[in-house]
This record gives sequence, structure tokens and C-alpha cells, in this order.
Amino acid sequence: MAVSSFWLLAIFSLFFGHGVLHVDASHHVYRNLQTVSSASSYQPYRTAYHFQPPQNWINDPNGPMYYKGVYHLFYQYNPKGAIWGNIVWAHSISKDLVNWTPLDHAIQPSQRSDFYGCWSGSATMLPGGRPVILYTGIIDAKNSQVQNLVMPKNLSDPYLREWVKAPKNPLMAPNSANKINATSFRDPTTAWLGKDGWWRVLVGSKRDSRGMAILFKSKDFVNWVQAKHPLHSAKGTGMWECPDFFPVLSESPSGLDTSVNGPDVRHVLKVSLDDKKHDYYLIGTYNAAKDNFIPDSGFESYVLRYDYGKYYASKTFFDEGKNRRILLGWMNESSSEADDIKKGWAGIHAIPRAIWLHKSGKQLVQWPVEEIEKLRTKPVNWPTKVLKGGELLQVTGVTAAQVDVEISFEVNELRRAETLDKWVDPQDLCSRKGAAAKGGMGPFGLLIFASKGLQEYTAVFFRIFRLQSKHLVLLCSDQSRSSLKKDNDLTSYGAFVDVDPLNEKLSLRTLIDHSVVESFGGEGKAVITSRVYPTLAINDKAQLYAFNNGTADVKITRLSAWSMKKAQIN
Ligand code: DQQ
Repeated sequence: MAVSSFWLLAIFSLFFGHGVLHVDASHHVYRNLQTVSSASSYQPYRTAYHFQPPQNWINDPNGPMYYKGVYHLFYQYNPKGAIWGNIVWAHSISKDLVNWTPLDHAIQPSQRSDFYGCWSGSATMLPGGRPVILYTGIIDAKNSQVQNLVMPKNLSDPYLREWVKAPKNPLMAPNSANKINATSFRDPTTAWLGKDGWWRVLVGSKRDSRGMAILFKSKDFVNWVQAKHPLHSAKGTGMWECPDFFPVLSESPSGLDTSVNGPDVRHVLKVSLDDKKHDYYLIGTYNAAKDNFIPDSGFESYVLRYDYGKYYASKTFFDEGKNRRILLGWMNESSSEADDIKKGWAGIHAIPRAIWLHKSGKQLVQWPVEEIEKLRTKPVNWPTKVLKGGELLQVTGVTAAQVDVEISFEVNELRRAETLDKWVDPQDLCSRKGAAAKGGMGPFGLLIFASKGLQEYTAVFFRIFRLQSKHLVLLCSDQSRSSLKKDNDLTSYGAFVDVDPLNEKLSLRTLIDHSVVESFGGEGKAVITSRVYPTLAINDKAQLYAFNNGTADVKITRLSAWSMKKAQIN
């Protein structure tokens, strides 16, 4: 294949240290602040086991892969400050997806096709297990975008420390013939190989306000031609950033290599909607002969999300070592830019999640990778107990600012469920009915980062409603009282969880980590992540409670909590 020859020939200068970008559709741009970093010594919000570098700004996970027993994570990074800008691909490696070691930056501006920045992209394994990366290069101060290829310099290095740019870069570019706007042409996916011997890759784009995943095809991974039609597009959705397209099995949680297709396979298309700043996904059928993707009915309105809180620009990869598909995502801060500069850093990554299709075929399910359980220590387990209406029980014996907690509730009648006249947006419902609003069946759940006098807390809870003859289970993450400092983003988040409240348990797992509340409801059917910055409930001043602010009693059938050890995160 042509690819193996070009990287051997390529010797390029690595660092150009090029200046500041000018406009970006995705992030606030403060040119004068992009090189400012002034970390203060007051650091109660740094994470103990969620991925983050020692300082500065990070955003999207890029090119994750498993190579020769090592996990690779690249990410968008500003080496000069705590605000988005000066973007390079930073690189960390791990043996377990929990403990991470930093390496030198893998891709930095150095050639005409990326002088102004190295934006997001993905890795693909070529036959024989040779990894390559496609990424977006920024070629001018207007943020015009092209797609570039890099190859590892030394395939026998499992750490893949050095990457060589293809001499033929850029390999995909907008032109008048393909009618692509140069500032809306980015974030190539992992490529997949069809039975016809052609590689396919998607690039995020839009035409007017129609979001689209443009399809390119290649026989040799170097020469790419644009397909006549996008793989999929949708009116009114705006720019599609960081598309991801992958197969899932209809009857099993096992993962699949991105090129696999067949009768038991469904496909998932995820798009990060720039206008909404959320990651939406569609489940459907990929027709390889026609190269189109038809979403199942019910997905037209872009409703299903990976995470109903703060979570964006995610990307999956196939973990061949454990036969699973892993999802990585970026969580931005909820604090002001001024506070980010003060603390000297911004952005973290979620705990890597295994992701698979629920047996109903109607939604995906996510669960933190099992390796994270290695950090669990000093278990606390409660016997089954009734949590009376109005009751608050402290979970003692754990480090409440750094804990993994699983709680399950059982209800045995629904008479006191509050009535809804019509369907209501779950986030609006959570904003109107926070933890302090007394209900019938709920709110019941956890008070996290609670201060001693409850002046501060973040509440994650269930609340059951009746809508006509059906019952709806709402999961909320209520940040309205998370901090006495009111200039943070205190938006409450919510999602309906597809569980039958009488016949299934209402389970919640929450990973709590200093400024992170990452919650998995209904065994991973609904996920909500929040970033919070308590002023009183920090470190050993934080407390954890189970609470019930409804009138009906509920039963806690399980409460298990573990203090979490610190991981090596760079
Ligand atoms: N972030 C990158 C872009 C992408 C956006 C720039 C999504 O490639 O579209 O840092 O957060």
C-alpha cells in the first residue's frame, strides 16, 4: 500500500509555534487571553481520577486507539494557557484507561496544511495493525480547514511517540466543485473498509443550516474522492462537529471493529451539534452498496443524547484487547473564563465508558470501564432500609469528595406520582422542580458535595410522574445550590429513564470527583454529567447523603460506596 512508503521518506521540522487563531465556531475566543496561565495555589477542584493534564486548556479527545497492549489518547490542548487557542494534539498513554502517562505532543503546526492549528480527528487501523491518523489542519487566519494524514515513524514503538506528516497533505480540501464552505469542513472519523476494497471516512460539515456528514472514499488512504452524496444530513441542525460512525451488535454488548457489517449489525451515527453543544446519536441501517445511512423511525428530531449534562465532542474506538467499544468525551468547565485563568486549567475528560446497544434496540447503554473499580477502597454497604418521606441519611465512612456510589430504590405503589398534563422537556422539568420542591414519588436520590448546614449541595435524584396511563421516571442533576458562588453555570439537567418503576429497580451510580458529578441512571440508560464548584463542601468538608423529599416512602435496596484512590493522571 502506498501509505507505507511515504512516511519513510518524510522528514519534517516539528515545531512552528504558530500564533493565535482568529475565530472558532466551537469555543469562545479571547485572543489576548489564550497565552495566559497563572495557576493559583488554591486548587480544590482538580480531579483525582478523571483525566486532565497538569495545567492549561483541553478539549476534544482525538484518535483514541489500542496498539500493542497500550491505550493511546490524544487531545486538543493549548500549551500556552487556560483558554482555547494555539491548538496541538497532546498525547498520553495508559495500560488500563485509568492511569495515564504524558508523552511529547504528537501533532503540532509545522506545514502549510496545518500552520494555524491541528484540530480534531481520528485513528484508523490499516490491515496488519498499522495505525494512521486523519486530522483537520487549519490553513489560514480565517480558519479554513483541510484534512491531513500522519503515520507513526516507528511501528515497533508501542508508545508511538513520533508521527510523520504525509508529504501529499492536504488529502481532502474544499473547492468550488465540491461546494464546501472552507470553515465548515472538519473532524474526520475513523475510516472503515468496504467489501469492495474502498476505505470510507466522514467529515463534519454544513450547507446553510443543513448539518451533514460528507463521505470520502479511497483505495490507498492517500487519494480521496468525495462521494456524490453525504452519508447523512439533516435540515436545521447546523454544523456537525466530530461525527462518529460505528457498528453495534443487536444482541450483544460486545464491540465490533469499525469495518464490520452484517445481518446482526446496526449502525450508530453520532454528531456533536455545534449550535446546541450536545452529542446526539441516531441508530439505523447502513447500506454499504448505496453508501447511505437510514435512521430508524423516531430519531428524526435529534432527541437521544450520550449525556444530558456537560459532555461534548466525544469519540469511540474499538478496544480489540477486551472486545468492547469505548466512548471518550470532553467535559468543559462551568466556571467563568476569569476563574479558569485563575486556576490555570480548564477541561477534563469523562471516565471512559463501554458503550453498546440496549436489547430493546431503541437506545445505547453506557457504563464506566470496569478498570476504574481498581481505585475503589474502604467499601461501605447499607442493609436494605426504608427511606421515609422527608428523611435525610448521611453516608458516613467515605471520602465524600472522591467516591464511587451505587444506590438502588424500590417503590411498591405509584398513587402519589405527580401528574403531567402533557409531555414536558425533562431539563425544564428538573429546573422547575429541583430537590427542594417537595413531591409525591420523589425527589429521592443523593445529595452530593453537601456542606454541613446544607447551604451547598448538588442533588441527583429520581422523581416519578404520571402522564395519561403511563409513568415517567425523571432523573435530575440539580446544580442550583451547588455553590455559594453564583457566577458559575448552575443549569440543572434532566432526562427520562426508560424503566418500569414498579417492576424494575431505580438504580443510580455516581462518580464524584472534586468538581465532577458523573451519574448513570437505570444501569446506564441515562447519563448526566455536571461540573460544580462548592465553596464550603470541599475536600474533607464535603458530605454525602441519601434523601427523600417526596411524601411517599421508598426502599433503598442497595447502597454501596467506595472511597476512590487517586489515579495517575499525567
Ligand atoms: N473542537 C475542535 C474542532 C471541533 C471542535 C477545535 C469541537 O476540530 O470541531 O479545537 O469541540
